[in-house]
Amino acid sequence: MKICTFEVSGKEVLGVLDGTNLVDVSSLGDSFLDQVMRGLHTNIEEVLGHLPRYPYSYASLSLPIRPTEVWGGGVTYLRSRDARETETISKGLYDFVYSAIRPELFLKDSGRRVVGPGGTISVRSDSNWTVPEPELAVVLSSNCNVLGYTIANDVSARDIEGQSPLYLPQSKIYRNSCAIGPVVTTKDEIPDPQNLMITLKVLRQGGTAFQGTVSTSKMKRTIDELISYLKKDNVCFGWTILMTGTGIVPPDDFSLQEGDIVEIEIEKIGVLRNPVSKLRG
Ligand code: DO4
Ligand code: MG
Repeated sequence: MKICTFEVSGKEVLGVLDGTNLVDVSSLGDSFLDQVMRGLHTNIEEVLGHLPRYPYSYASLSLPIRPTEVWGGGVTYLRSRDARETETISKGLYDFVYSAIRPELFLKDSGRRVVGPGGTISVRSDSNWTVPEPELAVVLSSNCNVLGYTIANDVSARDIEGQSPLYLPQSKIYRNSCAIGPVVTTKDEIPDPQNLMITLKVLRQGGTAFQGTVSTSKMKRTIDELISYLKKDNVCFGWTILMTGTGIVPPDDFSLQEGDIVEIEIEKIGVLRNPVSKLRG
């Protein structure tokens, strides 16, 4: 099942994507989402049949769920390791983390800077080298159990992280530096999350400025491994999102620009599309 939030008559409602229709499930109350995500809801098809529905093209989608925290897994693909080893002045750190037993995990956001589908993502005013990071993201319960999967864009300033790894929070955390959506696909629909194709496209002035693909099968670590470190001695709040790292990094002469459109497609989830703007400080 694909869970989303969409706007109808000026109001945001919780929805389920049913074929090409969006079903407004807001009248079912808060427990509905919880039950569906845990696979506990029975006779769902019958229930959906009685609720208001709208053509997918009719309504605009927004952030599917409001995350309590967004965490990032880092250097989980060879491409990320190699690109970061090249850009950094601190040689060897990324090589180490790629092969170490302990993975890199960082806090990307407290859930309030995140935008949904169609929301504007940003390039910092003090960065001239910023890239999208298309990532499979896991939605977790308060026990750190997997509820479903979505798409994340971990927008990152390569020039700032490249100056020093200690600048990672500034390269990663700023206004509109993360996009999530368009839907959360429940885990029953994705039996093998480590075998999904990810496609990134950056559209510019009517053309494609960059395009790349990767399969999540190329991930060095398992999702379970990342989750086990996230929950170790930690508190996991319900609706935590864990991004699993990028396997696509554009060439070194590429940076996002004002007016670009970033599209990330992941099999069984959908397409997350966001326009880019340059911040002004
Ligand atoms: O090491 C810095 C961050 C890595 C990251 O965001 C990624 O590999 O996706
Ligand atoms: Mg990343």
